[in-house]
Amino acid sequence: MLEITGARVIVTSPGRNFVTLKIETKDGLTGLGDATLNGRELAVASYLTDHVIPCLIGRDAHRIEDIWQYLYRGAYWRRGPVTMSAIAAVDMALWDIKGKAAGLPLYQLLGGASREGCMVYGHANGTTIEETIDNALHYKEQGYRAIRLQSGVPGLASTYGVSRDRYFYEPADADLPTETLWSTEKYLRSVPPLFEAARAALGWDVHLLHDVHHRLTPIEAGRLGRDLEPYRPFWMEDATPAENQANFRLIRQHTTTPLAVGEVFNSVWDCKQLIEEQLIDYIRATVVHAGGITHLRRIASFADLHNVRTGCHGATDLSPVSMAAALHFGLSIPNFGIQEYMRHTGKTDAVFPHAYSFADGLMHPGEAPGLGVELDEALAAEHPYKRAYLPVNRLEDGTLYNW
Ligand code: CS2
Ligand code: MG
Repeated sequence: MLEITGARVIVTSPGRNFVTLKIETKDGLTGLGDATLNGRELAVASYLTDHVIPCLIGRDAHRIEDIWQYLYRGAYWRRGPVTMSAIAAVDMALWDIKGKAAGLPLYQLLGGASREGCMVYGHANGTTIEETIDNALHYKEQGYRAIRLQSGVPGLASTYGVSRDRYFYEPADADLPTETLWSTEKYLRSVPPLFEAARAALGWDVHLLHDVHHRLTPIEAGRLGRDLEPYRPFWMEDATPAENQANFRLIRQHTTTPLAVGEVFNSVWDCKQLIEEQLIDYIRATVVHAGGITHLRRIASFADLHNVRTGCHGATDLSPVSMAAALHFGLSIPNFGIQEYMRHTGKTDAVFPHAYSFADGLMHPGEAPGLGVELDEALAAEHPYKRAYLPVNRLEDGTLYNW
């Protein structure tokens, strides 16, 4: 019995908001879990502090599955991003503790390494195609084997994925939601030339990815997928909103461009049809928003039955605790595909010292026991929470649209 004696939520904002759960045990072992939900951070902080933590005290930290079931079935109100991010934080922290108790890095408890490292992709962006390609060349020089391309759209003042700072992208940029304008027609005209220029400049030995970010209808996505086929994208991400999983049948009928979806999913039920009908090629659900290591392993195992690989979300609004957990997870599972890696700032890395590392286009979680991440609470306290929202998107006629 490894009794849980305490747990608390630490909210810090070293450049952007992070919510972290810290669980303490009688033996002095502690574990960390990421609970960050971009734009709704305090909802998860409260869910943990006011509703979950009282139920954890006195429980056996080793009983990870039982506690997961207790928090999932016991809440009655199942699923949703707030609930599943809270459960994820508890789950990550308990796996961290179990690794430390065993004196092993977490991936060793998950079956050991299935590969030398996790292939990651960087996030090249620019306001023009030339700027984006120039940024992509920089990533290639750094050794990235896979690069995501997001470029400005001629005629639009801004668009998803393009930031002032080439290397640290943070979309939650204001105390109230920034409003942006969108034109599908202008966007659809802009992507094929971007990929044509990218293949000409970068060649064929690097994977190229693109995030549509939920902004097309299925038939428009089919058209873009077909337009990009000559450039062999590694994937087209979030081609269309996925509440109606059957939407992807229409995209599949028109294009062989691989499809990735799932960063906004929070349980296997969000992707069951997508996976069993092989409507996608990569599932992007993450440890922090889809119930932690315990549930993400279930999703990955189910995906493995249907030729679907993982491509977990890894933006800067997932803390280094999530990045560490994702790398232990990705190193161990058989159907790993790729891991997103948007680098955190030095300020964030200082608050979350970690053992994971990047080399030659791959990342490794390191050999530290557990997750291999710590939280410098004194430094964290120097960065108070600052409300920040993700943008809201409208069509040029004012219709509220998908951001
Ligand atoms: C994006 C994210 O990383 C991605 O693929 O979709 O930048 C996403 O917009 C943010 O994580 C939202 O907080
Ligand atoms: Mg995305």
